This record gives sequence, C-alpha cells and structure tokens, in this order.
Amino acid sequence: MLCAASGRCLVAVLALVVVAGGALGACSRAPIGTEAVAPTTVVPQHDWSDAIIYFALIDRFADGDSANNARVDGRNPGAYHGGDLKGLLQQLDEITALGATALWVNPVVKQIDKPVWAQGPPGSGWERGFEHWGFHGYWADDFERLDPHFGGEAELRALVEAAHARGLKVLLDVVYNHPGYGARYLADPATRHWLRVPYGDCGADPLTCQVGGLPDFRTELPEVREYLFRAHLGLARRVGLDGFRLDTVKHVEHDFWQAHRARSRAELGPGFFLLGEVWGGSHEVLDPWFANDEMDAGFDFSFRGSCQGFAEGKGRTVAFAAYLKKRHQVRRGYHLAHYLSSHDEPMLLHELGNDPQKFKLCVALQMTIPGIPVIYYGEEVGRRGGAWPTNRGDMPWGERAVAPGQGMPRDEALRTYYRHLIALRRTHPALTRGTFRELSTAGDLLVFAREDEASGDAVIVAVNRGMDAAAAAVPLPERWRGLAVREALSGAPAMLEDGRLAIKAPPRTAQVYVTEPGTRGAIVWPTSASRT
Ligand SMILES: [Ca+2]
Ligand SMILES: [Ca+2]
Repeated sequence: MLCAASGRCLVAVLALVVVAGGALGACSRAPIGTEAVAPTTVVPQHDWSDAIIYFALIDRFADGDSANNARVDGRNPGAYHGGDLKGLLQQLDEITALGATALWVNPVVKQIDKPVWAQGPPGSGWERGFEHWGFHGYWADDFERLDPHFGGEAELRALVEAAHARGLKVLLDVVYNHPGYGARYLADPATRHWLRVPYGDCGADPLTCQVGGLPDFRTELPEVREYLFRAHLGLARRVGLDGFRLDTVKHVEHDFWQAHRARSRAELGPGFFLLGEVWGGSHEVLDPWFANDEMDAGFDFSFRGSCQGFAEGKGRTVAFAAYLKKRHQVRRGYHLAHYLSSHDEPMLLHELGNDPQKFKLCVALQMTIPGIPVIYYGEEVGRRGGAWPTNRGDMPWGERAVAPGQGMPRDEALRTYYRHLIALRRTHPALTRGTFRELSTAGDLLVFAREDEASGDAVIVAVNRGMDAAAAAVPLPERWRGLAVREALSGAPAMLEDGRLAIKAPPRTAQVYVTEPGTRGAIVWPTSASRT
C-alpha cells in the first residue's frame, strides 16, 4: 500500500535456540563490529502454514553500499536513508537467528526521481511537512529496471541465493495497480493511454480510482497486463523468488488476478506463493479471492487492533476468545497473515504506550494462534515509532557498526522472547495447524488449547492481561495422558491436580504449556496442508 518432518527437525529447532543464544552471548562480549558469526540457518518451513514472515523496508534496514546513497538524508523521515539489497544480504543472520522462515521486501523497481511534499498527521512530529521520496518502493517510474538506491538485479539474485542457502524464502512486493506520481508512462505517447482518465472515486469504485492520488493503470487492457506480467514475473524467474506480496489487490479486477495466477503458475511453478493485501482483510473479506484461487493468502487486518484492545483491558475476555475462534475460518489450504505493526499503521508498541509487557502479550498471542505471523522489521527489538512517517524508521542496531540505525537502542530481552516463541511455533504443529479451543475466560485470564490431530501434538496457552495474578484449572488434552508437561517460556514443570492443569499466571504474562521433550515420541510433522 502507498501510505507492503521429522524427529530430526525437532532436534534441529531446539539446537538452533541453543546455538543462537550462545552466539548472541558471545557477540555482546566481542569487540564491536568485529565479531565473526557463522551464517545462521533455519529449518526450512515445511509448508506456508508454518511460515513466519519478516518484512523489511530495504532502505531502512542496512546500508551495504555507500556508492548508491544519492540524496540520503537520515534526518528526513521521507528521504532515502541508504539501506540497500547488499546491506540486507550482509545482515541476513539477524533474520535467520530470529527464526523467521521467509523474508518479504518492498518493491525494488526504479522509483520516480522527485519528491512529493507531504505532511505528517498531528502528533507525528512532522506536521509542518517534509520531502517524501520513493524510498519505500511503491512509486514506480519504470517496472523494467531496478532502483539504484536498492541495487541491481545481480544484488537481488545474490540476496535470494544467500537467503535460500540459509533456508529462508523470499517474497518480493509488487504493485500492479499503479505507477508513481508523474511516472514516465504518463508522458510517453506510446503508453499514455495505459493510465485511466477520467478516474473513479475510491469510495464508489475501488477498481478505477486513484489510490492516494496515484495514476491508475487500465489493467483491463491486454497490453497493460502483458507488460506488467512480463516485468514482474520475468524478474521473479530470473532471480529465483519464492513468491510475491501483492499490493492494492482490491483495486484490480478479479479476472486480472485469475490470469495472473495462471501465468505465475505456468512460468514459476505451482508453489509460487501469492500473499495479497486487501485493505481491511479478514476471513470473510478475503473469501472472494480465495474462492477463485487468485492467491494463497491475505493479510488479517483485524488481529492487531483486537489484540491491542485485549492487552489494554478493553472488552471481556470471553469476547476476545470468541473473536480468536472465528478469525481464521478460511478455506482449506488458504492462509491469513497476521501482523502487529506495518508500514501503513502506527507501531503497536507505541499504541500500547511503549509498555513492553502489554506488547509481549500480543507477541505471545501472535505466535500461538492460527495463521502466518508477520514481523515488521525492528519491532522485535522494540523499535520506536508511532504513526506514519515515523513507523518507517531505521532498523535499530545498537552499538553494531551498521548504518543507518547504528546507535539506536535495541531491547534484546524482547528479541529473546520472540526467539523463544518462534522456536516453539516451529517445533509444535499444534501451534501452526492445530484447532483453536477455548478453555477458560474468567476475568482477565484467557486459556486456550491448540490441538493437531495429524501429529498428535497439543499446546495450552494462558494469557493474563490483568494487573493481578490469576489462576485456572483446565482439563488436560487426552493426548497428554501420562506425559510430563512444562511451561515452555519459564521451563518450569507444570502443576497437575486431579487430572487438570493448574495454571497460576502472574500479572500481565503469557504461558505456553507443552509436553516435556523425551516423554513422548518425536513430533512428526504431517504432510503438506496446502492444496499444492
Ligand atoms: Ca546504500
Ligand atoms: Ca485500479
């Protein structure tokens, strides 16, 4: 948008946690910027249903090439800050050590060569205005070239190869609906008719309007489709991408997306993954795109706000549980991707008053409910930022010699919390593919079970949003009979009383109960849950 196994596996995931933890400890004692850390790999996702996506804005992540830093101004939230594909490649271990299985990067095509004057909303600190450039990649000037600020096709291919060598998949953000303001297509007599004049009203006709005032492609024209398909799918094939994140999906015709799906499968194979942004998406809103198999997944815009309300103590726990139960009722083989923060919305940590305890409740819920968790770069280390444009700040690198975010503080304890939860999600099929069953909603304590019949795995999650300790006794899952149980985030043994799990939850904490490793056979991941 403008303003996007086997038993061996179980052992490997657990080993990753230990190895990565050790590496981090070593880093903190090594001379700054000189530590030699071996590339970190992840156990590749078995299927997109157990993916964890990390979304990075390339310009804000890491600068690996100062030669392409034209018009860089780190003081301006709308200017280029110098990050590029080469820098992202150099810092890939930051993402793999976290445990993410897929990387999503913003569009990389050539951007318009001039800024737009923009004013931030009240409270953003940028109400008086600033020069806004296409650092985010959503203002294309030429879909057939890459923007030198990000790097060339060789750098993109190198990034994809380095990611694949680490077990990480790569999704590229692409825009089919519009080019940037004043793009070359408007001036060229050969392509001027590709843009819609007159244009519609977004409220009345989302297909023909100018989203954010951007010129709308006449995507119903065969020559426009052919041009855009060749540009985007050709790049994907040449650099080896695993899929696209599709921008502004609801502003383009359904038959366009059906043709795009057929074309992407024909050229890139049946596994080429399509994650679409339908603004306001939910299981109900997205169903027309799933019904026609136009894409594999869409964003769940409901979770972030719902979780914020729950963490702030608003509404009854039972209502939030009812919401969680129904939010992921999608057609089999399709997915919802749920996020806490994004480039189009304020950072959730900010919305929660920069209270890490409240934020951690939503992190725990994000990593223990159905769907594909999406992590917006830096939120895992407590990146500060409110509404746009400050939600697109630099990746904090602490004392590491990485620009542009060198010197920005990092909450390493929060990152460790993420890593533990991600490792649990990667180890337990119940957390990715299992059913959701509410167990207790008394007061401020929510307890639910995730159970996966195919693998026989079960997990119980307890989240206490209250300022007081809370307790509940819930029945044990049938498959836990005779097994030792522990609370995985603390490592403490679980208390079992009369065949029930006795939960005692401290104020504003989350707990994740699993069976003790070794007390049952290794968890075997079922075969693919997808259609293809
Ligand atoms: Ca650079
Ligand atoms: Ca359109």
